[in-house]
Amino acid sequence: MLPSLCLGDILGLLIVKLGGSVITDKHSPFKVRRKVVKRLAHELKSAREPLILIHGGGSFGHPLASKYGIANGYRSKTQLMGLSLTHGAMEQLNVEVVGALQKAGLPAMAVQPSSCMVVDGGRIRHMELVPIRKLLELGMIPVLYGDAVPDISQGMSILSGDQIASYLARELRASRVIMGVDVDGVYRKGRKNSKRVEIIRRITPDDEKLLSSLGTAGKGDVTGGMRNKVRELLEAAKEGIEAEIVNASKPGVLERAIRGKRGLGTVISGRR
Ligand code: IP8
Repeated sequence: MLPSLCLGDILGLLIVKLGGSVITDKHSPFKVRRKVVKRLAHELKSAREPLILIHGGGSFGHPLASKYGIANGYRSKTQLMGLSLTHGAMEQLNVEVVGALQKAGLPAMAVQPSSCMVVDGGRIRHMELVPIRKLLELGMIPVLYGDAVPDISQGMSILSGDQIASYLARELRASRVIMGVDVDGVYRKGRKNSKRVEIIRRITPDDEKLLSSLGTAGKGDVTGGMRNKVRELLEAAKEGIEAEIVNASKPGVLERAIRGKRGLGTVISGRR
């Protein structure tokens, strides 16, 4: 008889995504913010529930993905080296993150998105979830990341950590998603640098129109910035999964969010 395939819900599952702009120095290629990663690893220790961690690409993944045009699909042979290098850079960053969690005493384990997900036109069509479920059941922390992946229709593409977070939240019926970024939440259009910044406190599927007013990718970011995060999280919100975008660059904010505090940034939820 086959052992259990662990197909039940994972009670209280928390998904945390750490933005690449928090854990790397976006202005210096391949520079990890080691002190920040160490601090965040300690903040993650406050999680009492099953936890999946996902991280973004920052100055590891985005410049290479952009240089080789990976997100637009396969067009020339030179992109093969680009796919290899972009994925390799993300693996390097992942080693840093997993290592920091281990040093903080957390049983983290890397899960490589490019080898367990079927991606079609830049969207996840299928993922083999049994190993992740088993890791969670054991009390491990799977650590995934935005990745450069084979794509069944366009040859290759870039999968954002945001899409992975939303997909896993829906498939595994997470209780909550927390996205740690380097700003205080989602800003109203054009206000980010003005003196009176205004943060949108809650976004629901009724506010979908608002998406077009949100910032897309900054320079060198290939996956769509804040607009993409909100779009992905709204998909989860429509299925009743609440998320919050908080400032993980500020010490203690992620920890408070993990401990259950709401309203620290922008909540994305199914209803008001
Ligand atoms: O920073 C993108 O992931 P993200 C990863 O979560 C790559 O959008 C390889 C650019």
